Formats: sequence, C-alpha cells, structure tokens
Amino acid sequence: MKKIHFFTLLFCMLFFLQSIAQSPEKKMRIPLKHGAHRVGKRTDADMQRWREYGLGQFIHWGVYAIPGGQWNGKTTHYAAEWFRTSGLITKEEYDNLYKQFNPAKFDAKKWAKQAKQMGAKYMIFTTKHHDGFCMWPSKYTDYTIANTPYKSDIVKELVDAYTAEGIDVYLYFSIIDWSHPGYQAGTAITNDDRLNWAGYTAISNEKDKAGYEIFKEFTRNQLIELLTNYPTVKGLWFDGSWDGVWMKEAAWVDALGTELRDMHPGLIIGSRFRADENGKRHEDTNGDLIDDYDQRFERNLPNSLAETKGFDWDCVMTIPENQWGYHRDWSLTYVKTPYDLIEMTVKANSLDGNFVINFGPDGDGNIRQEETDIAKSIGNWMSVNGDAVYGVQHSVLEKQDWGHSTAKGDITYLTVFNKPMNNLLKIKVPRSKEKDMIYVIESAMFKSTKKAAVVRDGGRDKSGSVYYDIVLPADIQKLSEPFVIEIKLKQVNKGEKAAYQQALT
Ligand code: JFZ
Repeated sequence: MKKIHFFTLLFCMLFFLQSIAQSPEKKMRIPLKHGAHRVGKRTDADMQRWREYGLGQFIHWGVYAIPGGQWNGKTTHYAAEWFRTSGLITKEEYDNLYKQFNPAKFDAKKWAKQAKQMGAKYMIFTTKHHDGFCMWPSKYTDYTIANTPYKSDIVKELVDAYTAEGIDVYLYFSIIDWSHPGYQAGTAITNDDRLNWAGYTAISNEKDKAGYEIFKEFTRNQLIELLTNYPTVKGLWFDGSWDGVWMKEAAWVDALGTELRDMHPGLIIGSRFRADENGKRHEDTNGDLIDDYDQRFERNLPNSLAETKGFDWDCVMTIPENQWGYHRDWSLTYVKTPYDLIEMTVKANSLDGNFVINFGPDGDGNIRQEETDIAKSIGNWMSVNGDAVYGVQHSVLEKQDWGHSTAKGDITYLTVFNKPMNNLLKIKVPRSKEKDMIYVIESAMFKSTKKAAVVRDGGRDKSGSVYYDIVLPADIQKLSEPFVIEIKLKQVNKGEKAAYQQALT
C-alpha cells in the first residue's frame, strides 16, 4: 500500500514538473543580470527603419586587400581577410603591410553611388578586422590609416559619402584584435557560431590578466571614439565575440553596451556582441534574443518563419563561397549570380529579415569588375521590383514552388523565380481563420508592365485548399529575370466567391 502511494505521488510530481516545462505561460524564467534586457522586438522608429531596409551592403576592406590571398606566388583559398593566419606570410611581413597601403583609386563617392544604384539602404563597413588595423585614425594605437602613405580617414570618407546618398552606415568592429598585446584568445564556451576556434589560452597568470584589463579599456576607448567621431552612424556590427575570454566578461560587456547606447540614442547592436552570465550567446539562458537583432544567419538563410523565432535578423552573404576580403583568384569558387542574390534577398524579406551583400575592394581601392557587374544587375532589377523588398513583411501565403511572397499594406508581392511551363501560375491561397470566409485574389498586376493579369479559378485539393491560376503572357518564357506580380487578396463570404470569379475571368 505504502509503495503504491509513493509511486502515485512520484507520478503526480513528475506530471506537474513536466507540465510546467511544457506550457509557455508557466515556463520558469531564470533571473538574469546580463541576459536580454527586453522581451520581444524593439518598437522605436530607428529599429523600424532598420526593419524596412530590405537590402544592404557589407564592405570588407583592410590591409589584407594588398596580398589578396596570394604571397610569393602561393595562394590560399581560405578567407582572404584571415591572410595573416594563412601560413604564407610571416606575422612580421603582414604587420608591415600597412606601410604600403595607398589606395590611389579609392573614391568613396563612387562606391556610395554604386551602392545606391544597387538599391542598398544600409552599409556595414569594417573599421577594424581581426588583424587590428584601424581604417580610422584611432588615437589609441599607431596601427591605423594615419600611419599609411594614404593618411586620410577612410571611415570618415565612407560615412560622409554614404550618408550623403541616404544610405545608413553601420560600423563593423572586431573584438578579436591580433595587434594588441593584451588581447587573449579563448575557446568559445558555446560554439553556436559553428566556428572551431583553436588556440585556447586561459588567463592563468596575473600579467595576462592585467594585460586583458588594458585590452578591455582599449576596446572601450575605441568604441567611444568611433561613436564620437562618426555621430551619424546608426549602429555597430560586432564580430569575434565568440572568443571565450570575452564571453566571460558578461557584466563588463553589458555595462559597455549600456554606456554606448546612452551616448548614442537609437543605436542598433546585433546579437553578436555579448554573452549572458552563463555564456549563452545570441539567445540568453531564457531563450530571449540578446540585443536588437539576430546575427546568426551568416551565409545561411532560414527556411521558415518558425526558424527565425520571430526575432529581427539579417543575413550577411559573400558573393564567392567564403571570401569577405579581396581575393585575387576566384577561379576555384562558385561566384553567385545576380539571380542567386536576388532570390536570397527576396527570400530573406519573405521571412522578415534583411539581406546584406558583401564586397571586397582591392588594395588600390577598386571594386572588382565581377562585383560591379553584379551590383548593376541587382540595381536594375531593384529599380523595377524594389517594392517587393523594401518595407515589406512576410505574406499570408505559404511558401510555394514558384518563388517567394512578401506583403505591404493590402498588397501581396509574388516574386516568381520558377516559371511554370504552361504559363499558368498556380497560387494557393490560405484558409481564412474566420468562419464562412474565404480568400480570393481580387486583382493581379505585373509589376514591370503595370498590366493587369487574368486570374482564374484554379480548383482545390483534397484538403480543401483553394487555388487560383494567374495567366502569364505568352512571351513570359523569353524573360530571363525573376518577375513580380502584385496581387490584392481579400476575404469574402463563401457565397460571394462564385460572383468574384465570374468578375475576374
Ligand atoms: C567572421 C569573420 O571571421 C570573417 O572574416 C568575416 O568578417 C565574417 C563577417 O565574420 O566570420 C564568421 C563569424 C561567424 C560565423 C561565421 C563566420 N558564424 O556565425 O557562422
């Protein structure tokens, strides 16, 4: 008897614990000092502006552009901006490259105009990559642009030129700094950046600890310096914060973030800046997003809204496979086409994210021909179809084989990447959540020609889902680009649907 009571009690307890764990309302939240400071999205105007960008440009530029992945006749096919670690160059040789940095062809205004034509609404620039070289004249180190033959402040030139074109500027800043004697590299505790960062050196002695304190203050000074020198920038794009030593500084980094936000109202910082006190990055111990948007989608897009967890996010993408900085030889890598990049741009926006395309200018300050051509093609497409990308959200349509859909107000944009052979574009409309109501396509228009499209009843499937066929023009098969159809979806009473279809066909 006693035994039965014991097991009944145990069972009840387990049941209770399980129900707490499962129900979201009752989910126990662990109090955190340095986790997310907000649950859910930011709602202010600056973040709303970020959300509406749709398309951005990333620029990786630094002294690594001089070797461009090659040294003494040898080539590395690993990321060119990591060239210092390639084994092809000595550290001393690399650390003296800046003495040759003199990009005679650099024209910030030309880059900004090109980005504008491409349709980029924001630009992220590498002020300092892992090598520690500063593209601005930082007063906290000599390893800067001021001590190159070029001398001028490149960050300022770019901030001014892009801002003048109406493109918002964000500053990329690497926490990793190989040039600072106090910097310490440690293994990530949670390796959710998929990076296998080797070379762990725990801070075990007092000298290193003191050195790291100096490095922290140096980092803080540089960030304050950047926001002071370039007050028009909208945010900071951090990198290298997977470093284990940095991650253990949760309280200090959190306080630094607050300090930066206080001095620069509206500042936007992604999830790759700091860890919580348990070493959790991006999502804190409670699963809430740390800081303003999710930076985990790097060279990789989500496939569903569920995967985004409802967070704001951006995806940064290279044009070759994995080269951010300038690499002279792209012959061994697949180079994405404008089509690929447009598809990714629309896909990102159909899942409520921004898409950012990276450029790696060369040591003279030229943007290579391949990138120039790609930017131009994307820009030409965006000038006609940009409405399907800017300021949009995901639509109510489910993902369909022909492409991606986005929405703004009462318009749904269908961006077609796969043309149907029979010229009938079959659209599955969602089921209405309201009783006796049904979605119909009220009107359809080709974005490029502004011509109305014929919509026919497209039948239904076994599950009762309703379809419409949009009749494509006969010459559509000749079109070599993705195209956009704007439709207006409306919910009508089931009885009204027949009348609607008669009116349409
Ligand atoms: C980092 C850098 O190491 C790289 O050189 C480049 O600047 C890129 C934008 O950022 O590389 C990363 C960082 C994070 C991931 C992958 C590469 N990640 O989250 O998968």
